[in-house]
Amino acid sequence: MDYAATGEQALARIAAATDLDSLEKLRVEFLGKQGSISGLLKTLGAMSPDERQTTGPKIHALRESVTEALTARKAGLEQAALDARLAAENIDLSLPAPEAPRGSIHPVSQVLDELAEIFADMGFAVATGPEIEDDWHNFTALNIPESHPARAMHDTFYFPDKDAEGRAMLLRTHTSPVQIRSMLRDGAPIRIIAPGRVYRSDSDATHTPMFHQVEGLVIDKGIHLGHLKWTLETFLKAFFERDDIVLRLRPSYFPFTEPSVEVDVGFAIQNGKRVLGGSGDAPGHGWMELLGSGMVNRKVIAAGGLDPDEWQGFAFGIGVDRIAMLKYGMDDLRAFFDGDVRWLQHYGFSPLDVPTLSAGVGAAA
Ligand code: 2NM
Repeated sequence: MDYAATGEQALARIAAATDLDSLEKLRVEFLGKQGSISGLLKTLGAMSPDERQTTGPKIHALRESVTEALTARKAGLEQAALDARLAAENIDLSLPAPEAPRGSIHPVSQVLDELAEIFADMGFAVATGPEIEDDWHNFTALNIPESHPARAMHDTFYFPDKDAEGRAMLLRTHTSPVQIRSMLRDGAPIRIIAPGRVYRSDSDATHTPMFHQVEGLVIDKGIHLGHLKWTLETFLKAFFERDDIVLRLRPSYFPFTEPSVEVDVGFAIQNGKRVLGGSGDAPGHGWMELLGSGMVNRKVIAAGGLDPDEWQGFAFGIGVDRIAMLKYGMDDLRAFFDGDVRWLQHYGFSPLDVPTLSAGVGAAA
């Protein structure tokens, strides 16, 4: 047997392998369990000691050189594959930037960022919770009785099945369940806003079945309506970027607050448009209903696991889409959720235009 010739042949075939798959096939052919060189090693056992002494080193040298050649070729092929990938995946940093920004920030996202920024400055954290809720967190804990019209099928999207505890499941109709969960989880004191999507079975020019709400909750000792009014006034002045915002508090009713107040804001008519600011009682001025609020009902504080004799609080709720329209001058709510890029190009915000109190929360688009 000419071991040198066998070796040369094997090394030539290894050198000619052009990919890792065919190289692996050669390794199996030579060195696998049934491989040709493995077969040669097995012949040593049947040899006489003399023959083994001369032939053994030749077979071992053959195995050694084939193993080395396989390893070296494998490293070479892997490096070539990596080089090819790096060449194909390179980024041409000399390409020019796009002529115009390709995307924009939706006005709802922009306003949510503005709200978080303004309320953070007053010490409020942002709280979030599930959009799929049970009727205890969405209604019962908020003192909304079984017979309340808001529970009726036509306002609330219910799921067909109940949860493990037998509670009806629904799409939250307001973000208040987030506040209930905060009270139960974190206790008092609390200073949070809860922004997010809410759902009501309602659809026309001014109502979409999904819309955005931000609710606020403050729980502490000795909280009263004065704190509520100052907070809303400070927020609205910062949001609308006007110092002449004037509020009017009107008695109202919500099951979750007692007393409840509806908040109107004064406006003037300029060029046929309503512009917020100034007293609504002045000639040519008026009042616009903007948000609902009140002192949190004792029953709601108790449902949140807190002692209502020890802790008091105020809460408010406002439509995010609505205040976005007021601030940025859109007149059709439905366009918010059509996903029309022409509308977004007109009303969208630059991704770099991050609202900050120092630079202005409402820098123009
Ligand atoms: C409103 C009006 C008045 C409100 C109450 C609560 C809670 F969970 F703390 F009881 N959250 N939000 C509330 C109060 C919401 O929206 C018009």
